[in-house]
Amino acid sequence: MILIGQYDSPFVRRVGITLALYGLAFEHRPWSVFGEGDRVRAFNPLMRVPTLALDDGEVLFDSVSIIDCLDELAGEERALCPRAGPRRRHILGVVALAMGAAEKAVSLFYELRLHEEVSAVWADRCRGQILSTLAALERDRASRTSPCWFGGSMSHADIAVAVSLRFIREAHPGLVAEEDIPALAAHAAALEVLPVLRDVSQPFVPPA
Ligand SMILES: N[C@@H](CCC(=O)N[C@@H](CS)C(=O)NCC(=O)O)C(=O)O
Repeated sequence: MILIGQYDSPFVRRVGITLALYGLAFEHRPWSVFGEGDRVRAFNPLMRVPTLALDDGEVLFDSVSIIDCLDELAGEERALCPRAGPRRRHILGVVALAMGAAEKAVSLFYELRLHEEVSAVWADRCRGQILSTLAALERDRASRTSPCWFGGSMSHADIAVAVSLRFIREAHPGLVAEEDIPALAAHAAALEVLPVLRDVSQPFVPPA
């Protein structure tokens, strides 16, 4: 398998961490969607990452479809989310919030960086969406005492929260007041020291 994209993208990083946790062999091509857009486009007409080329040549894009495929490859026993049932719904709910906040953070970054005239309405909307989503996640995490978000074993929820929070902090320094998210910060800190999260990481590099 070939994973295209840099680990400063929370979406690429989530896929890279999942591949590593499942012990699936892959080649990493850390191409920039801006600087090396043509290379990305040769695999994905959307010119977006993560893009995953399977060994048989099939190409998957969008992290949700990619993770779905990886769960299948890992098998029911090892997958970080069950195929059905309430635990699956709860995990996917947290993933949707965390990765949704990351999407808004990417959108906000592009607005601030790529538009000559920034839309204050859009930028404020993105900031508000990120902050209200993190507040909802904070309330949820603060209400739990388990080491992982859902009990004692890691799920996609844990990884999604860690990668999203790191991206938001690095792409928008000062946006989130650390004192407002103590439970989330502690959760992410406990994950970021794991070897797999340390290995599959890259400081945020703004597009040139
Ligand atoms: N919904 C997508 C979001 C992926 C995404 O936003 N990727 C960014 C990099 S962080 C990208 O490819 N940006 C270039 C573009 O959208 O043109 C997913 O889950 O994979």
